[in-house]
Amino acid sequence: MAKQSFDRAHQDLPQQETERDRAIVLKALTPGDPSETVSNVDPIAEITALADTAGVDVVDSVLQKRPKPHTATYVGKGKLEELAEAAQEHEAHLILVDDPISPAQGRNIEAATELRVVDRSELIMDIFARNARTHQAKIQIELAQLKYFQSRLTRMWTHLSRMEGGAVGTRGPGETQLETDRRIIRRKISLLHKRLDEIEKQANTQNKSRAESLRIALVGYTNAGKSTLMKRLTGADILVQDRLFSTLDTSTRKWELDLPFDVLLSDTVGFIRKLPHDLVASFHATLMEAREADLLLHVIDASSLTVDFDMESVERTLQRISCGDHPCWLVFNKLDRLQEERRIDLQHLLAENENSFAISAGTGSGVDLLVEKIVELGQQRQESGSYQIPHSRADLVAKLRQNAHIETENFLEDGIHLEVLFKPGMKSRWESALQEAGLWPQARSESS
Ligand SMILES: Nc1nc2c(ncn2[C@@H]2O[C@H](COP(=O)(O)OP(=O)(O)OP(=O)(O)O)[C@@H](O)[C@H]2O)c(=O)[nH]1
Ligand SMILES: [Mg+2]
Repeated sequence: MAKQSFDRAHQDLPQQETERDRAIVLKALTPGDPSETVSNVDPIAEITALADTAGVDVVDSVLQKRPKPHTATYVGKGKLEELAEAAQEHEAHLILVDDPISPAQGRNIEAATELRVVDRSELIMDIFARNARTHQAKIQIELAQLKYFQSRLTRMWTHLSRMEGGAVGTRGPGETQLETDRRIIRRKISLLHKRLDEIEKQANTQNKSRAESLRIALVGYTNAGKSTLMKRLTGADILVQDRLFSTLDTSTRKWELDLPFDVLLSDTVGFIRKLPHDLVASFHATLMEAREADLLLHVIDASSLTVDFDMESVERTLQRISCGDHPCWLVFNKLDRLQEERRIDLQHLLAENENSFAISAGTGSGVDLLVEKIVELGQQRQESGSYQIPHSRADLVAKLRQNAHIETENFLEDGIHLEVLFKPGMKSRWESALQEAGLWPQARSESS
């Protein structure tokens, strides 16, 4: 499965739904797992949803409570035997491990079951490879997968060379193949990096023209309802699905609000617990919208049993992409799905967190208040100023009109008197322009 679509991504073949694989989930239940602290949480619900998105049916699961995964075999040896029996009984094709595992752990599980082993990182990357639509997303996922395989090849290689100790007769075709593979992968990685850099450069130019706007990005756990909210707020025609990782590309739309400058809203890729490191690194450019936003709206599925864990993992990922200190409002979504007792919990969360909202992006309830607060924020951000410009420099006023809203404009004997409301960040630029024109600080005026 994962291997097949990895190949597919490389060959750029059209994706087709083939026969679904049957998998057994293997999971070490460690104390940090949400199901260990929250009652009624099915410990395999998320990996099952991930598997489903990747076209895999989970037919059984083998779980073991442990303080931490076993370094060599992930779970105990006895559990591996149980796993092998379950796999045989259910005629499973593969083992899905709900954690990122080491190559050694993978090899040991593979040896015990004689089945292909796919870990959580590989599964997530597989879904990304299936869902990638744009050129940029396709390159990003290919890069992440190659880096993942490269790190495995290197580790396998270190392991082999240590075992064989460079003794006479050990330099066989295997080694040569490994070296060739490593060289090909390295070359491909640097090529993909170059292509991504080019795409990123183009995006940077586009971003410059967005500098004068108020920029807001929707972030959050996958399936929280970011795209649904984006659709409701801007009318954007974007994909909404009850699936994990439907959105892999940032899309930005103008949000028509009663403000004298543009407000741009971006929908971004969702996060999940244990998001693979290579994936976060590769999606650097896609996540730029979040990094450069003036405000993040963290969309949370309030009906999720693991809401605290989901929020925490999003916050941690935001830190990983250097957004930890961004202004961030909490938007608790799917209010319409909340049972009465959960509504009370939500009231607590709302009271604890300043700038938090309860909405239903689906039905639209609560959205008005969010919009109202955004407009208020926009108004607060608006900078104003009064100026007196000589008639001979009416050209400057014409330019100013592009980046500001001129509230009053009086043509008096001693010059043009202006009361101006600026788009975000434009006031300082305008005053520098006045300085360059030799009009500063004389052009400053207390009243018009
Ligand atoms: N009941 C209910 N369902 C909602 C609400 N908002 C979104 N959904 C549903 O939740 C599912 C996920 O919604 P999306 O908007 O695609 O979620 P997302 O956060 O963009 O997800 P990814 O792009 O996959 O990370 C869809 O089936 C939506 O119809 C809501 O307020 N109430
Ligand atoms: Mg989405």
